[in-house]
This record gives sequence, C-alpha cells and structure tokens, in this order.
Amino acid sequence: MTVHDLKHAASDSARLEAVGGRLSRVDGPAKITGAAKYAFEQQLDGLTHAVLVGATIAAGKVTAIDTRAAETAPGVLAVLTPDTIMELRGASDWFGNPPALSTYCPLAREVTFSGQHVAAVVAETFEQAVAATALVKVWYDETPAIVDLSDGKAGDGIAIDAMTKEWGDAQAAFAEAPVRICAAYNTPREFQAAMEPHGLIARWEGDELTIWEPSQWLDGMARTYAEWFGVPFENVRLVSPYIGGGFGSKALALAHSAVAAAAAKMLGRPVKLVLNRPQNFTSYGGRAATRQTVAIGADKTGRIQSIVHRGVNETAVDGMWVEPLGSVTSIMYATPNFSSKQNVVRVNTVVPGAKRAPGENPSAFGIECAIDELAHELGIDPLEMRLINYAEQDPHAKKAWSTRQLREAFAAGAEAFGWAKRSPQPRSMRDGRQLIGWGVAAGTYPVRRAHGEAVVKIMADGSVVVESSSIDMGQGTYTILAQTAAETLGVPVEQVSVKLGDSHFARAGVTGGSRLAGVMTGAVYKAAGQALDELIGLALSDPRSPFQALQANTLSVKDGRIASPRGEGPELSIAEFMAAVGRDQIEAKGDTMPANSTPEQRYKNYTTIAMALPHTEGDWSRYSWCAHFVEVKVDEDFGTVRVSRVVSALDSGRLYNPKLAESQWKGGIIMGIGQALLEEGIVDRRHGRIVNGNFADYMLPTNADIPDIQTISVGIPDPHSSALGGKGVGELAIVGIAPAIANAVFHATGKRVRDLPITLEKLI
Ligand code: MCN
Ligand code: MOS
Repeated sequence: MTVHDLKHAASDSARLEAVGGRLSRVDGPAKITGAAKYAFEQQLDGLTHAVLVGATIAAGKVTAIDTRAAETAPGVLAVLTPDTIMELRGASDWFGNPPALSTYCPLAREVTFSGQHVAAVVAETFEQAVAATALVKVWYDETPAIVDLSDGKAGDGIAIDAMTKEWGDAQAAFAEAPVRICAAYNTPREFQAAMEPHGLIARWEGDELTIWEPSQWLDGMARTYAEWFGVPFENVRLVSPYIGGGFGSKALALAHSAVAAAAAKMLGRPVKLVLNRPQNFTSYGGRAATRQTVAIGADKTGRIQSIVHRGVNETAVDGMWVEPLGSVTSIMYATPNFSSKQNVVRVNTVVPGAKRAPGENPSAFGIECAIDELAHELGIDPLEMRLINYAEQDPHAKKAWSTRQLREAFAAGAEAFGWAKRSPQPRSMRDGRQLIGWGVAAGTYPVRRAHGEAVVKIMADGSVVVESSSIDMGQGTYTILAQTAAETLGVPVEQVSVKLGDSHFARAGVTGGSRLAGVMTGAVYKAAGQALDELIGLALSDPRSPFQALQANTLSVKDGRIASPRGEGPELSIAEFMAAVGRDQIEAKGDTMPANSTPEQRYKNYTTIAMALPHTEGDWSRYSWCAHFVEVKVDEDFGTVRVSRVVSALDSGRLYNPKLAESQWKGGIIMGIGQALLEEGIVDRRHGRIVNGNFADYMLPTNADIPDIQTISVGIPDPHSSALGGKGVGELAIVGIAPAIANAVFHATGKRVRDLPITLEKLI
C-alpha cells in the first residue's frame, strides 16, 4: 500500500471484504492470465463459421443476388439470402410491446443503410467463409440516401411530444430578460467502440438453443431469441460470463444474432459469427448525432429567468431512437420559465442506440457550455454562476432531491483543483507557447431502479456461491456481489464465489442506465439474509445442532464461524456445523419484487424494461451528481489541445467499492475526453457510408492522451435510491466532461467551439 492508498482506506471501510472496502477485482486474475473464457473462445464440436455480406448502397432495393460461385467454393455449407434464410417470427420490443410484423427477416431486401446485412455465407472454416463472401454478387436499384442531419433532404423531422417539458412562459421571459445568450451545439455520430466485437456462437439441440454471446441483458435477449424461433423462454440459454466492454451496445439481440441462430438451426450444426471491426460500426447504432439550441435569459446578477431549448437527433429510416436532449437542461438549474422540445430526423443509418449516458451526455454539452457563455457575458465566474442558479429542488418534477451533494462537489473539486487561482480573462494564462485554460462543468445521471433476484448457497465446506444471470462487462459486479454476500453472511470474501452470465441462473434485468449495482447488491443482500436466517434457524432448532442446547434466540456468524453473540457455548466453523447437521447446502432465492407479484410480472420485470421504477417516484427525485474541473493546454501555433489535468468530485451516494467506483468514473472521464477531442463518425456524402469505421481512423484516446485524473467522492448514503444507499456510478462521469473541456478551451483561446470534437482546424 502506498501512502495515497492508506489515506483512502482511512475514509473507506476498513475491511476490504466489506461493502465499501477497496477490494481488487475478483475476476482480475482470470482475465490477466487468460483463464477467463469469452464468448467466441468456446470450442465446440462441428463448429461452422458464418460471415456477413453488407450492402454497398445506403438506400434502395436488392434486385438480385447471385450465390452460385459462392455455393461451390471450398468448404461452403450454405449461402443465406432473404430468399433462402428460414422465416423467423417478429419479436416484441424492449418494453414488451408486440411486433408490428408477424415475421422477421434479418437479411434485407430493402436497404436503408450502408453495410446492412443482405446475405451470409456459412463454411467449415472462417477463412473459407470470408473468401466465399467475395464471390456473392448483389445487384441493387439505388435511390438517393439522406446521409446525415445536414442533408438537404433531411427536413425538420418528427416532433416527439413526450420530450416536451414546459413551465412558465419561457419565450416571453427570454424576450424580456436583460441579459441573453443563444447558441447552437452539435455532437457527431459516435460509437461505443468496445474492444470485444459483437458476435455469437449459436447451437441447437432439438428445440433447445444455447447462445454464447457477450450480453448486457441475458434474460431480455433470451426472450427475443425465444420469440423469433417460437420456442419457450426456458429453452433458450444465453451464456456470457465475461464481456470485453459494451457501453450500451450489447443489450439487444440484433440482426446478425438472428442470422447466426437461424443458420445453426438450418444446418443442424453450431455456428460462430463475429462481426469484423467495420461491421461493428454499422450492425448496431452508436450515439446519434445531435443538434441543440440553448437560449438563456438572465437578470444582471446572473439569475436565470428563462431557458428555451430545442433539440434534434438523427434516427433511422426504419427505426426510432430518441436521445433525450432536454434531460439535463430541465433539472440542472433553477429557472421560473422553461421550454424544451425535440424532433428526430430520419437519415439512412442503422438505428442509433444507447452509448454511455444516452441523452444526459449530449444534453449536458448544450446546457453546460451555455451556462459558461452566460457567465462570460456577465463577467461572473462560471463556478459562481452555477451556485447562483443552484436548484434546491428538482425544477421539473418539483420534488425534493433524495440527496444532492453537488454544492459539496463544486467545493471539493474547486479546492483540489485550485480554481481560486484562475484568472478570469480568456487567453490570460499561458506557459510559453501553450495557452492554458481552466474550465468547469457539472454532470448528472438519474438513479434508475428495478427489481432483482439472486440465489445464495451456503455449501457443506463453508463456501458460499452467489448466482445471478446478471453480468460483469468490467464494472465490478463480481466483486461487489462477493463483498455484499461476505458481509451479510459474515464469511471471508475468499470463501465466496460469484457466478454470473448464465440465463439459467436467477433472473436479472438489463445492465443499463447504471442500475445493476444498486439492484443486485439489494437482491444479494436479501438472498444472503434469507440464507443466514435459515442457517441460524437450523443451528438453533435442529436436534443434531451443537447450539440447540443453548436455548438461545439468536447466533452470530463472523469470519465464517458460528457462535452465540455473548460468547457462550460452542463455536463452530460453517463447515463443521454443516457436517454436524448433515446438510449439503442451504440455498435461498431472494428477490426485491413485491411479495404478491405474479409469475407474469416477474417475467416482465426481467425480460423487458417496462417495470423499471421511475427515478421521480413518490416524494423524491433521485440523481447522481458531479463537477468536473479541467485544465487544457492549447498550442498557440498548431491549435492542438491537450487535457493536462482533471479533478472531478462526484456524488454517487454510498460506494460499494470505492476502488472500482473510481475506476468507473475515470473510465467515463477518459471516454469524455475522447468525445471532446477525437471521436467522430464521418459519413461519405456520395455513398452514405461510414468511412472511418475502424480503430485506425475512428480516433479514440490512448494513454498518451490522458493526464492524471483525480476523483473525489462526496456522496452520502441515499436510502431512497437503493437498498444499501448507493446511487449510479457507471455513466455519471461521462456527463459534463466534454463541456468542461470546451469551456477550458474557450478560456485558453477565447474561441468557442460548439461542434464536437474540438479539432485543431476549428481553432485556427
Ligand atoms: N459502484 C460502486 N458504488 C455504487 C455504484 C456502483 O462502487 N454506489 C461500482 C461497482 O463496482 C459497480 C460499478 O460501479 O460494479 C457500476 O455500477 P452501476 O453504476 O450500477 O452500473 P452497472 O453495473 O449497471 O453498469 C452499467 C454501466 C453502463 S449503463 C455502461 S453504458 C457502462 C458502465 O456501466 N459500460 C461499461 N461502465 C462500463 N465499464 C466497463 N468496463 N465496460 C463497459 O462496457
Ligand atoms: Mo448503458 S449506455 O445504459 O448500457
């Protein structure tokens, strides 16, 4: 331990294994040594390989496909086209709404985006399948594509009424405000860019389907497969113990998933299909490109009188994605008058999807830059500006915050960063030819809640097994659930093994919206509590129990040993006790659903998102909060921007494991640095094609781009947010970091860049 670590340990739980302890990732050694087996590493007998053929146009019809040459190529087992692939049934959406069409074909006849799957080759080897795809000839009847939001054909789009938020008279109050700013902010198409690609291995045994596929939602995806193939939900088993990142992209079964599962059924052999890197940019959607206009009217003291916000995001021609752009705008600052509206515009793209903090992330880019512009206009320090307009309650829901340590975050962050030493004028701080800029921005993410289920088993040897069909894609689920079970049962954490990533374990809902940790610690706490009650009940009442003679009404378990709390009578290890009473195991299944829930409600809770609990339910409005302080250095001659320092103070309530929460926050900050300076999906205007769909041209931050990042936890336990008092961690820190950088760049250069990413040509 370094001195730094010790200092942390003092404020966290003293015991590593307890909830709140800085236990290292329990899955770490398996990952470092290569023992962890990822989905595509399964070795199955008779495995075949499928490779997809993607459309080379962005809009039009497939008029003909010539498969003859491919079919006779070495090793080829089948060439699938819209005409030859088996017919699937339509599946319900993630709310559980029934499908619009009764059948589903995952290979397209009507092309709505470049790269859309139109055919697939299955062969004995991967190389044979790749070679044969080059022999598949596809003819198209091409029609003009709407390439992106700036396309003249795109139009204003469709108004999404559900996104409208209004109170007071925002337009009139804005018109009358003595100080006004109004600006447009744009974010480009961005991608989740997880290291592990998408893909799967599908195997049928009779009408039972096993899928090895990286997944953020085993139960939801199992439902989709079951519906596509018309088999009972229980017949589908998804396996996904390790995942190389998802960032929102791996929650749904997608067209390529359907192709592989259908091919396996048709051939009667297991099929492996893994998307290549370019296909990972077109087979599922990243963050939609967005445009926002933010108008703020204030009085001369900086008090906001009105916010008028208009947003647009791109969606697909044949699918709907709404990126809620007014989500942060409507809650961050107190204002008597407010109006936010949003449209979506259809363009020829794959349906955009969830990328870490969908909605909140671009929303914060708009409002957190705009507030900085207002501060500059008024000559008020941007941190002070935020305090002047601090929202003491949720301005939209008009409810009290469950907990909001944002003021504490501003104070702690400013102190650690040295904000007081900032000189207010742009271009007033420099280090030789490097202009120095300091920027601040806030972030937030709602506490999304749902019910969870877990099985906890106390084994004959005293070990404990926790089972859940939830997942760990790197956040730390294995570790925090081991800590929760260890603390609740009073056993050393090394005796606990957590098994995740199998849909035949106790059910779990989606790992999205930063909810899993709160949901699953609650479920494991409950199941472990039930297992403990059973253990103690047995010890007190079983005739074979050495404790029975004590006539006690309770016992305690500490460090895996059972004893009377007053130290009377025997003391036995759990293993000795289990032997004495002749038990193999004690098993408890616990869930946080209301006791009278029907099986249908339980099924719906785990396989759809329809039963999530609103974050403004009851008397409280529940959010995590953060404040980012950023220093940038901008080269005066070249316009290159480097982030040289980040200090972020964050309120995620109680932390289950501060070491892992810090790592999550830093991950979000790093991703936010990428968003601010590097990431941008570029569309070729002639063909509507993503031209930088690879890791060489789609720029992502590397270690050399990332400075030392300091994170400070300012959270306090929030009893209204989760069973153990934690709020969400996973997405919080990616919210607000890009505007903090944009504001720092303005402070350094005097130039406002309102289009992400902030590349050097925009500064020259
Ligand atoms: N945690 C904590 N204290 C809390 C809450 C969480 O210590 N009060 C820590 C735990 O280690 C927990 C982790 O933070 O495992 C994340 O918890 P939570 O905020 O509940 O988020 P989820 O477990 O639901 O994870 C999903 C979230 C989302 S939605 C995206 S997107 C995202 C993210 O997590 N994708 C990730 N973090 C990611 N991290 C990795 N490595 N890879 C991804 O794809
Ligand atoms: Mo996260 S984008 O909600 O999976």
